[in-house]
Amino acid sequence: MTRAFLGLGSNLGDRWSYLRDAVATLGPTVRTVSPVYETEPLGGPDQGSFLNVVVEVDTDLEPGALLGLCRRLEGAAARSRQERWGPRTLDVDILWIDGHEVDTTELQVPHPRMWQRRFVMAPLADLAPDVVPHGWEDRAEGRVRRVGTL
Ligand code: A4P
Ligand code: MG
Repeated sequence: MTRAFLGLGSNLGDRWSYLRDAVATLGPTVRTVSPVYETEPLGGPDQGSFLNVVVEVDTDLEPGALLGLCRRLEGAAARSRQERWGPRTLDVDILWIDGHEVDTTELQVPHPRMWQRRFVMAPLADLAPDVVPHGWEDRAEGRVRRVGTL
């Protein structure tokens, strides 16, 4: 079993339910879920604020199969892909997989943009201080605030 971290975000519809349903579907592979953060949208069009969480899972899936699982979770939330960085019911990104680096057109792990994003780094730092680099607070952008737990 390998430790991996998934980043979940929602800014359309019933955001709490989309996050809760995704975590429920991940089921017993889930080890921990971060607090829920309300976060300022970064990039893309003018859009509503996101709820973001990071989920720690124990997985026996290869990275490509884990990406397939992420896409199925998005599909279950009726996610439609229109505009890059646009509003979405559910986005599920692979942030980190212990011992794995992937750099293909389909998949990059660690997620290349996560280090600059407070909506990822704040919940990741809650769960895995060993993964986040020292001083990440100075490098990350975007306002975030804790609003509860799933
Ligand atoms: N892909 C490559 N690497 C990965 C990875 N590590 N995990 C590919 C997941 N997918 C990965 O993603 C496009 C393609 O990225 C996938 O088909 C996969 O093969 P997408 O989910 O279809 O599109 P996207 O999410 O709009 O694009 P992208 O580039 O993944 O966007 P980001 O970087 O994930 O940013 N602001 C706040 N506050 N909260 C957010 O959650 N999210 C985004 C999306 C922008 N701003 C945000 C938030
Ligand atoms: Mg994505």
